[in-house]
Amino acid sequence: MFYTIYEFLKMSETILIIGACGQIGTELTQKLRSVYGNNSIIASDIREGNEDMMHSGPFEIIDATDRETIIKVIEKYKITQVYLMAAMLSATAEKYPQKAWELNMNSLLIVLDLAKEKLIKQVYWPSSIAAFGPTSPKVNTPQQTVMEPTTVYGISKIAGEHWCNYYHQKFGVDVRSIRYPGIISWKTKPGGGTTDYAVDIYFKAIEEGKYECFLEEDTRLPMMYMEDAVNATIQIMQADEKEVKTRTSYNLAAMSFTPKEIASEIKKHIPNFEISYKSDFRQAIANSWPQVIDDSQARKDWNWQHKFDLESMTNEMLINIKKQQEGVLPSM
Ligand code: VAH
Repeated sequence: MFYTIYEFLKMSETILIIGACGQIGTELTQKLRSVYGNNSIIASDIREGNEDMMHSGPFEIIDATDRETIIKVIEKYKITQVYLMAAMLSATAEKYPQKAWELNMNSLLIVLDLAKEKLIKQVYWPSSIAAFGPTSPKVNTPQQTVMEPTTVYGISKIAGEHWCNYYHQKFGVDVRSIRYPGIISWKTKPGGGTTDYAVDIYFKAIEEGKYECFLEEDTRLPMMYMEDAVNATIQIMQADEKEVKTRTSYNLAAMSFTPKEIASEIKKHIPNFEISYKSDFRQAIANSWPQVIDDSQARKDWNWQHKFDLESMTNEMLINIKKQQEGVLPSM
């Protein structure tokens, strides 16, 4: 059987996902296993994952700040790429700032150093729109602009972006990064984010027919369906090195909406659905973030294209959550 160069190169990759049991990590693991083969993807986290995660390929218990264990696993499986998905998100990070800084920063510096020492070839590290702040332009937020984040999570993300760029410029480390917007999926519950309302609202619409939103009705935020986010992550890692011109992190977008707009989209399927509003500390976090992101650089450099908008995502979410409720699909 003849393999194309591309297929051969893919076959020679062994990938370690640190933080595989998180909201994005869970679905990224599934997708990478379907692309590279189950045994080429080593999933890891501080605790075991769901049934599918544990039975579809190798799994290791790794604390993302434990350098020795990470090295042991890299040597055991001859890892070539690391996707570092472990992080403490915006809302939780405000409650535990020191822990958030240590987890989000120390894990990144460990992995960047291992790439500098040539133990691994390539690194993926997620940034976030949280790296922007209240002084960044709110609409069509450019790839390069004023970035003065006012959250612990955002500070860790902007610092991480500069560390990635430093290790690339100084040591030639091939680290790639995307500034994720809020990510929405039905397969995995998010943990401790400010955009989590956009996941919870779909489940509560089906389970209870009503939802109390912790953000005000006109709070516009950039969002993306999980399938698009996972595809973009793999796409940037498979892009030719010279196409990846930005080594801090790429803006990425698909849609932007408010709680009022997502509620009216849900009402097209569940006419009696009721939303109410009771904003909490997460309102100040959301107010500091952009509303609409300009991701033209990613579309130009490595041909990023999103697939889902609010209408198609809402269809997907409601159809699949209903299947979970009926036991046709596994619940979270
Ligand atoms: C959070 N879901 O809410 C994450 C994300 C843009 C938001 O980084 O913290």
